[in-house]
Amino acid sequence: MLDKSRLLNIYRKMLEIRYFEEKVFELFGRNLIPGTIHLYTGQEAVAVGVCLALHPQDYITSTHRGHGHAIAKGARLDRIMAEILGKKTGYCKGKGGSMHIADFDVGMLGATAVVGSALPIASGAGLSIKLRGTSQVVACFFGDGASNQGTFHEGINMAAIWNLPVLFVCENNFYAMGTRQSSVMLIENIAERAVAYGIPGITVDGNDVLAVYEAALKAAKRAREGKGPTLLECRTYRQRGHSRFDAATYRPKEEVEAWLKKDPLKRFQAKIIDMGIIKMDEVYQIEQDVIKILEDAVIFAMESPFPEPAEALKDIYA
Ligand SMILES: Cc1ncc(C[n+]2csc(CCOP(=O)(O)OP(=O)(O)O)c2C)c(N)n1
Ligand SMILES: [Mg+2]
Repeated sequence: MLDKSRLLNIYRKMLEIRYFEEKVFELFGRNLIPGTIHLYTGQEAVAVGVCLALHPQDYITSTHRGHGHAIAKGARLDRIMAEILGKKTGYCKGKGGSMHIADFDVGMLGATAVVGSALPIASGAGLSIKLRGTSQVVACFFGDGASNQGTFHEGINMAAIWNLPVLFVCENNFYAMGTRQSSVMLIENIAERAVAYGIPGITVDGNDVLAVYEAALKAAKRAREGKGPTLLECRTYRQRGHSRFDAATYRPKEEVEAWLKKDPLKRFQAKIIDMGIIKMDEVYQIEQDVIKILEDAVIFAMESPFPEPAEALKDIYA
């Protein structure tokens, strides 16, 4: 069992992601964010549970829905916020935006908006670990939609045949934009696809942060022992539309309500209160701390300058 400080840290991280996303939603509504945004609200237990099983030197790869992944791996809220607002102090000097947060210092190799493109990248990072002979692992986050891309097959198969230390974490939120999983695949559990690659496939309740943690820990241990990759499917739900422009009217009201009842944050809060780990006044204190850190992050981002036009072609690979 995890000790009190780690349990409280899980709660704090999930809350940081939840409040961060709510703030991004608000700032977007005020026209302060260019492009669009894809919020992680409702999926917090996946990123936090997986990253808890990782070491600081381990890597992650991310998606278009990546703010939560970056926060869970330890990236700074102020620099993520600055990047989303297109500011010079952001992780990519304001030139990447919401879908391109990267922080090599904490092992966050980057987000990419090309659906499914991170799987071969994660296998490449796994190969680099193998060649360097370290005990690191890579966790590769991707969605149910990405699991229908050719890169899913290519990336996982290569990691499997070369025994690479990769955790392929499929966040099955049952929709790829407006397309329901059941309309594009006949299997219910995406983890079943692991059989095709001769690797373990595990399906967990992705709204139960401790279940995700335990499964990820097992997969990471296996990877560190040189036994190769695991496909870990975390069943979860995005509480908002696909992007800020999507009202998600294609989802039945009852389905949304049923998932809201399984909110990962509320469930974990109830659990640690029931276990006697935390009292309501401590919950309140953590909330206040997170609100303060977030306020500072927003001030930092708002007060930062935009990049100079002359910097537009710097840091470009061509
Ligand atoms: C290669 C590619 N095809 C299509 C798109 C447009 N697109 C952006 S997100 C998305 C859905 C992704 O669904 P999923 O992998 O389940 O992730 P989720 O949005 O549910 O987190 C699509 C089709 C894209 N970005 N890249
Ligand atoms: Mg999806």
